[in-house]
Amino acid sequence: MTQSVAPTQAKDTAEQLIADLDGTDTLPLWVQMAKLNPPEPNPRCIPYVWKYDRIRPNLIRAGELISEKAAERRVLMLPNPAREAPFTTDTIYAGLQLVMPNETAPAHRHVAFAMRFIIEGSGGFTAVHGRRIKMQRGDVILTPRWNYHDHGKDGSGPMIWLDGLDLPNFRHFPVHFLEHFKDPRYPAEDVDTSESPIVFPWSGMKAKLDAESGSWAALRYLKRDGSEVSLTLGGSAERLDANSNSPVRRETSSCVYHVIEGSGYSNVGDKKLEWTKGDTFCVPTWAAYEHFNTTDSTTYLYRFDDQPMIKSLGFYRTQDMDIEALVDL
Ligand code: 1HN
Repeated sequence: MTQSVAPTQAKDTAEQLIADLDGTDTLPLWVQMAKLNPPEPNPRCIPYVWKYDRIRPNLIRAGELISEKAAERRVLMLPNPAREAPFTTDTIYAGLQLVMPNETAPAHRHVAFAMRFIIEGSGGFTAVHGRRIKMQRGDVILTPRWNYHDHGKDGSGPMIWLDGLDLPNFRHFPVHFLEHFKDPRYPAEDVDTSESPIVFPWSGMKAKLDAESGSWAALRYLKRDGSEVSLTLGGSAERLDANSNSPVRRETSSCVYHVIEGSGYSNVGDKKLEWTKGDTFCVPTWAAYEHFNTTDSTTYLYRFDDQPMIKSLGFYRTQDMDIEALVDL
């Protein structure tokens, strides 16, 4: 009996397998394992501060050169220098918006959630689902999803505020869309801000912060039932007494801070961000951060963050968390 002899074959190799996978619509995980599973959270955005005195003149110029009607929203976005818009952090969009007297930012509604911090001006208003609310410096005003909203302004001078939206989400979830109302303004009646569930007046928040003990205090903006202002974004305000500092925090949420009053600096990751009233700065996920008030008066900071989203998804971790205790059954 003749036995067939197998032809001598070159030994198969991992390299050959990878080459042969080309065109098979599959990819080996093992090549990307480390990239998909980094040893630490790996934000693409960097710590950064946007100085109000550099932005404001161009925003005012936009007020002269771009009509509100054409702009729909007259905004200078705050894209992170390491990424393109709408990324201020990897999960949060921020922009500075201007409305001039007798203008209307036309009524529309969209899936995105917005929360706004009023920086300067008087006579401004936002109408949300038929309720017209006065904008007053320091107030935080919510625009819940899919509510028609328009902004306007009486009196003289500009009205400027900081918008925070959850827009980066829609790079992953292609579910965002916007509808215009048939008229520039949605029919609205004036409401008392103290009665409105979507306004957090600064006077009330400041009084609560001042009543807290310690040289640093932070309080979240919460709805009347104690829940966060949205499922994605939430916010808080912080008081930092003269010549004092905040605790160091490091967490998987990211945030955008705005300086309500005072000046100082923050160490964020390996960056020192110097800030003063009106400035806005960002803290990427997992960057250790600590604020310093270097003056003899009290500093107040506003911030909005992605904590509601990160927490509800189960992604929230801080540097102090005992990983063993996190086993989720
Ligand atoms: C928006 O509706 C506003 O209503 C501001 O003021 C910024 C950015 C992207 C999409 C919608 C506003 C926005 C926005």
